[in-house]
Amino acid sequence: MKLLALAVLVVSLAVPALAASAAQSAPTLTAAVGPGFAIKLTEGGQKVTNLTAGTYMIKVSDKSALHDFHLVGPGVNKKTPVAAKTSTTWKVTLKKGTYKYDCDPHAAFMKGSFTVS
Ligand SMILES: [Cu+2]
Repeated sequence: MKLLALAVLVVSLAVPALAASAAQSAPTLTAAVGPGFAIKLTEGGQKVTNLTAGTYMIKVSDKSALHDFHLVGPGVNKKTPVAAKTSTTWKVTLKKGTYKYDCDPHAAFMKGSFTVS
């Protein structure tokens, strides 16, 4: 019986550890805006056009006090401040649909989008 109890204890300790490592291995996207009039979202250096639904880490580099990075789509509405340079990481759950990102003061031409399937 002691052995069984030990086995149960080991399993119950191992499950949260597995969940934690799954979160750490979420794909990482890179979002960048500025210092010029440029905005982009990439994964491994490639522009993001289509993603599989799931959890992602987005490393956001807002390199200008004139621009922001604003991501909007199903279940997500996140942005950096316009009047500050910011470096942050967002954890987001992307669902099936279309996501758009832009710089709000210059949304007419600083923008992009991608789909999630
Ligand atoms: Cu801008």
